[in-house]
Amino acid sequence: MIDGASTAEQPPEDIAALAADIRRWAAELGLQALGIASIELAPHDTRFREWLAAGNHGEMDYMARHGEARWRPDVLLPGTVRVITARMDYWPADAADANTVLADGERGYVARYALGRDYHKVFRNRLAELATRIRAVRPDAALRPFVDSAPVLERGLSQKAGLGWIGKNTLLIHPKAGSWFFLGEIYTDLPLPADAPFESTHCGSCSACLDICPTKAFTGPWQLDARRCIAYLTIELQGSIPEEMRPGIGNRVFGCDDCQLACPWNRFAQPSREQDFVPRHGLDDSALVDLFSWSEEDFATRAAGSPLHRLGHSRWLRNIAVALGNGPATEAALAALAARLDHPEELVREHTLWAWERLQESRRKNASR
Ligand code: B12
Ligand code: SF4
Ligand code: SF4
Repeated sequence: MIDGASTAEQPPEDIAALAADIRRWAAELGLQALGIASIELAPHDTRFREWLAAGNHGEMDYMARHGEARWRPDVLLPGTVRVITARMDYWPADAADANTVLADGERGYVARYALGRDYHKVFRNRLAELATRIRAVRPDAALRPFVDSAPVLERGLSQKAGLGWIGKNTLLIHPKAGSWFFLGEIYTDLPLPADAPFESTHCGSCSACLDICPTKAFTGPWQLDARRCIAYLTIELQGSIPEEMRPGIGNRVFGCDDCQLACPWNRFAQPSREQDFVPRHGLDDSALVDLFSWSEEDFATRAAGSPLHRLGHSRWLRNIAVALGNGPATEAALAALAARLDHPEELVREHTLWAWERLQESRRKNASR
């Protein structure tokens, strides 16, 4: 809990100088942007409640659990008066071309944010280091870093702090940096000068993201039904992927980037130089049959410290089975699936059988032509 309002009586010039120092330290720590938001979040609070009331969160019960703490920083951490929000870019400089991998039904596409180390840890450590530097000059300050680790309305806060606008694809976008970045924040009782919100939106009449979504997850601009989003289906959903959603998933085995790849503002994104986000284990460009052959031990070793880790081996196989079922009916794909038809877990067996039958069917059709 943030306690103590010790810093409230700072002379204004001191607190403005501290804000400037914080921006400089953030840059030194490899963060690409930093803004300061007041804790008044309207209209994001209302929009969030509407999204929830429509059931758009599906099985993500944690989205509904914390009530107003999500849109009221001072309820989550009493004493909070400002939220320092930061941006960390992740587009990996030397990864295989995303569109080329997506176009190849024999390869598996992993969302670009998940190719390297888990950002939660990497980014949170930077924010913790930033908090340490602030504490060195303000020992009484309350400072609590979060990276998607608490009920926080990260995009709303970042828009308020001037880091960008919320695009029709619901991502936070900056005109000079696109949207390939993570967001993180530090809740504080320091009365830092708040930045101006990013008021303009630069989507205009564009609808590229809405049109390209492979599973038609947008019910309108700024309206995402998570239950239809491939990121939800391949990462959040615990059980069976609804059959009607499987064909649209294509070869995406973990997350989806289509609504960002289509966004013209991402032409301005800068590749990340962060070593931690360099692709590991060839995840940027692997054959589906190779990924499907990972044993439980292989998965444990290769997914350790990566965002894939929380998926677990069974859901990894579930996702790859769907992608194989959406790909070409090669001998290698059929053999890989056949080898998993008697997998001990029903979740894996069911998706494998679905894929195997699909490929057999496509073979029959091709033979009778
Ligand atoms: C739940 C969640 C998901 C869900 C739901 C996504 C969603 N759009 O709501 C699923 C699993 C589908 C998902 C997918 C992805 N996610 Co996610 N996700 C979250 C999480 C945990 C909460 C988001 C949330 O509150 N959603 C509820 C909706 C209502 O809130 P919102 O997204 O902020 O939406 C705002 C706008 O829609 C806006 N709005 C509504 N109507 C209108 C109308 C107008 C005119 C305007 C201007 C705005 C507007 O108001 C809302 C409230 O501010 C955040 C982390 C966090 N704690 O905030 C990460 C986060 C949003 N995800 C992130 C990422 C990277 C992704 C993926 C790209 C991952 C991937 N490659 O697979 C995809 C992108 C899909 C997409 N188009 O959003 C990043 C986004 C960074 C950025 N640049 O914006 C975040 C911030 C995590 C992080 N710390 O970096 N995610
Ligand atoms: S991440 Fe993919 S599935 Fe989800 S909304 Fe964007 S394009 Fe659609
Ligand atoms: S693709 Fe077009 S409509 Fe979608 S977020 Fe980008 S600019 Fe906005």
